[in-house]
Amino acid sequence: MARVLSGIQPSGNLTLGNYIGAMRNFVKLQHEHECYFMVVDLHAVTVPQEPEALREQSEAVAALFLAAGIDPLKANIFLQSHVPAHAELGWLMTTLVYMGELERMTQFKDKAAGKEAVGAGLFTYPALMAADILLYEADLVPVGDDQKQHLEITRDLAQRFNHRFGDCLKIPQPYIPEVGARIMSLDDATKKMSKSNPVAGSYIAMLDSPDVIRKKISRAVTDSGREVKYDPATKPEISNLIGIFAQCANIGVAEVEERFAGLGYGPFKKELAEQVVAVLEPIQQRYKEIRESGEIYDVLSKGAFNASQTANRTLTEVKRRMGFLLPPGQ
Ligand code: AQP
Repeated sequence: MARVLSGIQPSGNLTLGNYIGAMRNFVKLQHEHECYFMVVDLHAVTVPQEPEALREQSEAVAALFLAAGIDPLKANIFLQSHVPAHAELGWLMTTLVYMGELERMTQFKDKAAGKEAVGAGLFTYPALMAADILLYEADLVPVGDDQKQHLEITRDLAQRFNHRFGDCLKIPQPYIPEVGARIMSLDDATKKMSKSNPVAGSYIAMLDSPDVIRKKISRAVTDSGREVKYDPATKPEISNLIGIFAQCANIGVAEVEERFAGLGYGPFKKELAEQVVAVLEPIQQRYKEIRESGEIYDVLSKGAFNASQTANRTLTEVKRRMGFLLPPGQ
């Protein structure tokens, strides 16, 4: 059984991109592997967060894990900040990573662009992400393709550590789904759909009501012309919508093209909205029940307990190899 680890930041309302690119795969993976799924709140604070909003969103992400179909009896669901080993190994990884490596990270460049003050945590984010993964000796890390660069740095850091201090850390493999790897913004197909985008019309939130979903899709930018044709190079906007349709309806893009041949964008968008609603509405219903029941606290506490057992073992071994004087008994 391979060990799988992944996380989602509670940095806004989760989007359809988070669902298709991440959560939906988590649900599949839990049946075949030992899974650890985190709400990565320590990562979320690398950009400013309102304390109340952070608390609410952290609980919301955890509840969405359950609502989307992750079974706490099969997978460990926990908050990153409930397992202190993340912050500690994150620091140790910061001492191993090079400035030049961090400077090359496109996520940092994108998130720092145009900002006057950028926290150092945003720059060292990949070191903490490496710690997240390495603590659990994860074999597979399911992420969207936007996270590929961070995965590569994690592999480099593990290799660097092993080379310097002896074989100890497992080299993880990315697990990037071919289709649906990246869902783009509804208002600009050159940018990925992001929960922290201040323009609400750029994303579909997993908790958007059916009417809001219909409105957002009807206003989604489309390329000139009217043909429903998948061609990301010349028709990026409609190709993104076709990709979303294919993902929601569980069919190929060719079948979507065929279904709407000669019909134009209007009927396509109407049907697309219904497909998205059909995917999200049942999740929203379960989400409401989960939030009302309060069951999430118990799930998170069990998840953190199990995660800590594994994480602390790795952290102790890393510290031993690096030459830290360990407390008696460790
Ligand atoms: N648009 C997307 N398409 C496909 N996958 C996506 N993911 C995010 N956006 C898309 C995947 O969701 C997982 C969790 O992401 P995250 O919350 O840790 O951070 P992120 O990738 O930076 O996601 P956002 O929504 O863009 O958050 P903000 O706006 O806070 O930065 C990852 O596996 C990611 O690949």
